[in-house]
This record gives sequence, structure tokens and C-alpha cells, in this order.
Amino acid sequence: MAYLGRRGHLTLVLRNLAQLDMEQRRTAGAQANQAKRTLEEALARRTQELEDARLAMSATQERLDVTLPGYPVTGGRLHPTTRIIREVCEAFVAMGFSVVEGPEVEWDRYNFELLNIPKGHPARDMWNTLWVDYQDPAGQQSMLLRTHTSPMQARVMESQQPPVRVIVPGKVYRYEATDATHEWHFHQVEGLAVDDGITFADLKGTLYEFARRMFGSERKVRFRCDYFPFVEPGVDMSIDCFACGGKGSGCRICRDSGWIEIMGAGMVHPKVLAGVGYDTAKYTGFAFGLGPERIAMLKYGIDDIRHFYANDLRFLRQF
Ligand code: FA5
Repeated sequence: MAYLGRRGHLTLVLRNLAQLDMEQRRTAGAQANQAKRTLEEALARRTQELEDARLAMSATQERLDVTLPGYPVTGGRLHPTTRIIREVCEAFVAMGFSVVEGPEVEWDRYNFELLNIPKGHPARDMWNTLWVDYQDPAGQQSMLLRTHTSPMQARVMESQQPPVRVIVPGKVYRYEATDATHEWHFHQVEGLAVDDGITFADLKGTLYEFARRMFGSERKVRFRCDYFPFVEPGVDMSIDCFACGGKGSGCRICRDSGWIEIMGAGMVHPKVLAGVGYDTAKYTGFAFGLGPERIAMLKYGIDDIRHFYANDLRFLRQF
């Protein structure tokens, strides 16, 4: 450092050579360069000696115990939501559905209008919406974070003719206060089947089969009337509680009712079919939408939906 460093004696001599006259510069330059070479060679030699000494010492004195166990490799695992989504999709794929995905930032037209929820319709209040500050250039259409996976019903039907049998997993967003059963972002799995001659019996049969595959062969299902503007008739589907066997009393999972609601469903509204140009005299269909986090809560006995995205490894490592 003292001689060869950036401010070392020798470096300063070399830097100041320009101030000497020609004759002095030649002699001093040659001497300084010679001194620099000598010092650099000595330094390299000494460094090598020290390195050799270190290697010699480690070869004779340090021991490597090859019998010590290695560090365990920690295997990753799937998030409980991902596991449920995969199970749901597998159940429907086995029944002939294909899996498709769609955009999470969506036009008003797909999230609402083509689902028979025009601007100003009171049913818009069913979905507390996160609007995006962007409009199409004509100022006609607004964008939003999709509030459900149902917009994919219209997108899929616009792109193909029947028969349609699709299942749509994906993330959705709502302007909602969180509590033990509500997140502001969560997942849904949408289903849609449209063909010549599909009836409510097909809806019931398909969803019944799904419930048995997902929750066990002894499950019973219950359909009750519900309202969604894009289906008619609309239903909610419940299964008998697998924790108490449907008895109800004193059960935490079904809160004493004996039934657990797992999804909304119904026959696709003719206005939705007409909106994408399908022949409503010929085609009918059914649709449904379920929340995998809620199903995971039931299956794994999770008491608060907010655990899912808190990124606490103590929670996630249990699955
Ligand atoms: C819908 O979103 C409809 N699109 C479902 C549908 C599709 C009906 C096709 C008919 C035909 P809903 O808002 O009820 O409906 O939500 C569907 C499911 O998402 C609920 O059953 C529930 O499992 C889940 N879900 C709804 N809100 C939340 C929330 N804040 N946090 C977690 N899961 C939720």
C-alpha cells in the first residue's frame, strides 16, 4: 500500500514525472519502473508462499468428516388454495370439462353487461367493485378488477359455438371489508356447459357428482332458490355437513344447520346466450361458481380466511 497503492510513494513519483525536464525524466522514470517491477514480483512471491503454507497446513491439520449428515433439503409444497383448485378442476376434467383462464382486469361489458347486469341495475350492488382508472378511447367502457370469474362465460361463448364445457379457475377482487369468511381478493372456479338440450337435471347430476368426488361418496346435496341476474332459475347448492353427518346440533362447521353452502349456480339466462349471438331456441346451458378458499376452510377446518394470504409459514406448513 505504502509504495504501490493509489497514493503510495512510488505511484506519486510516477505521476509527477511530467514535472521534470527531459533528461531527469528519462533516468527517474526508468528507475521508478524498475523499482515497481521488483516490488510487484516480491509481493506476488510472498502471496504465493503464504497460500502454499495455508494449503499445507489445512492438508495436515484440518480433517473433513465425510460421514457427517448433509443439510436436509426442505421440500416446497402447494398452497392450500392451489390444492383445492386442482382437486376441483380434476373432478370436472374427469367429467369432460376443459380448463381455461381469463383476464383479471376486465371490461364492464364482460363483468356486468353481457351477464344481464346493465349500467344502473341494482344487482351491481351484489358485487362491491374496484374500478380501474381507465376507459376505452370512445369513453363507453370502464375497466375494473373482475368481481367474479363469470365474465369468462361471455368470453368463451363469443369465441366458440356449442358444445361448451369449460371450467375457469382464477383470482377475483371485491371492495370489501375483510372478516373471518371474507377476503377482498380470493379465488373462484366458474363452470359453464352449453349445448342442444341441456336441462336442470344435467346441472343437478353434474354438481352432485362433483360433491361426491370432492367430499365423499355418501354426501347429500340440497338446492335452494337464489338470485343471480345471469341465470334463471338460480340456486345455491349445499352439501350435508361432513363433520356432523348432517345432524347439525352443536356443530361448528355447519353452525348447527346440518348443511354447508358451497356454490351459486343456475341455468344460463337466455339474455346471456342471446348477447353472445347463440340461438336461444336451440341452445340451453348451466353455470356455477364456487370459492375454493371457503371449500379449503371446510375441508381442513380453517377458522379464518385471512390466514390464506398472511404468508405465515407456520400456517402454510400444515398442508
Ligand atoms: C358469484 O360471484 C357468481 N358469479 C357465482 C355464480 C356463477 C352464480 C355462475 C351462478 C352462476 P357469489 O358472490 O355468491 O356469486 O360468490 C360465489 C362464491 O365465491 C361464494 O359461494 C363464496 O364461496 C365465494 N366468495 C364470495 N365472496 C367472497 C369473499 N369476500 N371472500 C371469500 N370467498 C368469497
